[in-house]
Amino acid sequence: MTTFVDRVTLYAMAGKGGDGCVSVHREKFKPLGGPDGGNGGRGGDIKLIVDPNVTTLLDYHHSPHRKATSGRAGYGDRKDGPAGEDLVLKVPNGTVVFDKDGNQIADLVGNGTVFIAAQGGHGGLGNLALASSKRRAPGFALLGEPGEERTLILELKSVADIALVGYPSAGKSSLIAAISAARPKIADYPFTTLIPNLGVVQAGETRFTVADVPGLIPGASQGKGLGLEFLRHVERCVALVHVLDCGTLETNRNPVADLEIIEDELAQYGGLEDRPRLIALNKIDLPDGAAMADMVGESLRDRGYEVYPVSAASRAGLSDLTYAMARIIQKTRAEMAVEERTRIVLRPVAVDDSGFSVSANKDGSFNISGPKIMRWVRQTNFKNAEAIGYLADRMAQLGVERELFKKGAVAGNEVRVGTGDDAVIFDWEPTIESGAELLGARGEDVRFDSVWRGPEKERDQLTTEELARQWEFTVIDPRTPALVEELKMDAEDVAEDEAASEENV
Ligand SMILES: Nc1nc2c(ncn2[C@@H]2O[C@H](COP(=O)(O)OP(=O)(O)OP(=O)(O)O)[C@@H](O)[C@H]2O)c(=O)[nH]1
Ligand SMILES: [Mg+2]
Repeated sequence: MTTFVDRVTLYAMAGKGGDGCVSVHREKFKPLGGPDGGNGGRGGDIKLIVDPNVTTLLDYHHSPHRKATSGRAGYGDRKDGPAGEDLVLKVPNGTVVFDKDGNQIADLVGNGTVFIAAQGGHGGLGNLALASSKRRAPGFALLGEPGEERTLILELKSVADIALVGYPSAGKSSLIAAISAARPKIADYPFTTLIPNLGVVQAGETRFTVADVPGLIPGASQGKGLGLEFLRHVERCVALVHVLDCGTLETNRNPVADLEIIEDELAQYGGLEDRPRLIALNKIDLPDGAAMADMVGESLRDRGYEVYPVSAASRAGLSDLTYAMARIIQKTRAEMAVEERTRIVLRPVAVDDSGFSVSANKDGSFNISGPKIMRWVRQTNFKNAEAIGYLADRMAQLGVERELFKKGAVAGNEVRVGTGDDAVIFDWEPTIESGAELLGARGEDVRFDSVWRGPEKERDQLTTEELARQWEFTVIDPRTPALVEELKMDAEDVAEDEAASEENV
């Protein structure tokens, strides 16, 4: 039996960025020729792409964990590490993407539509890129950023213009087979159709798609039969066609009663009220069927429905029905005018990461939070004092120190960056002692502004350009900092060289 999977959870883990490299250029007679460590490569993204040859989400049901490759660390001699490879996952047309809280974040319609499910981490800057007029020979590099990790729910909502709804065995699949090239399974037992079938119909100039959905029965909204689960495939349809069985032998059923029950269930599902409806009275090739269609046709028309007596078996009335479908489609297409649906590249919503906040805790400690600062922390190799100094500079430049003073922090206070397990804890050492002394423990000193503007200007500040460059790149887990093997060797070699040259003197 084929399994149809139309809802899966995908655990997407983008590649980690490679670490920046610390390296010193060496030449004969010129052992310390300046920093030449390259940047780490970017981690690979995970992308979803709509592919016409994919019809189910089954693959992700079987292997929901997907990982893109990581970027490599930078090398010495100004060489950047290679970027990780993107992982491109094919999904069916009509895949809707939700985050783990159930918020819809993308609706992938149109072949070739791409969605970046998880973004690869930036590579860390090497010491070459970190060098500036103020910091000529950085002895540190930034760590690569971890790749984005996201739990996404993928749901397939078929993209069809018209949906056929009705009781099991009303002849929905037979109708699709009769009006299109689709060859769904047809049988005289209920719930033959377990997955929606799609067919392409041509009526005159108009081409459109028709889908049938598994049969509905009374109580479907309470989960009877196959339930209302499959109605999500109807949601995108422009119009509904009720397929009513005029040949049923069940005594408690007739087309009018069936219609009312199905409408009840649709109302329970909700959101389909505005779709125009047509009625197909099926099986008029049967003598009883034709009589039944005659009997109920009028009263259904009186209720305002367009009614088409048809037979999927003898093909009677089918062209009238398909032309009626085409008219509705044409009308809505004209109303929707030009609809640009294909090849939209969707990215995760950009978040404003420029802000940060400082809050004072009751125990005298302080918390700093903000996405940009968290990134900087992840980029920092905490085994390297220079790297830590660089982090402190960056934070000061953003105004974190000033904010800490405002909130009443004094030297030695515990400052936490981030929350939970990822938090990094510092004992705060203000770089501007005079400010702390002047301000005392807390409060808004009238001299506040003048005090603060003065010293900060003279500090070792990066130029805007340098700063922008550094924000571009970004890291690793601060608890597992990694210095590239090659680099450690470099550092040792340099020391040896130095020792050797001293001996020679
Ligand atoms: N005589 C006659 N039989 C029909 C006609 N249309 C469908 N049938 C028969 O009705 C039975 C059910 O048809 P299907 O097309 O499988 O019905 P369905 O609505 O798709 O049913 P489910 O998939 O179970 O919901 C089959 O035995 C068909 O041969 C028709 O126009 N005339
Ligand atoms: Mg069927």
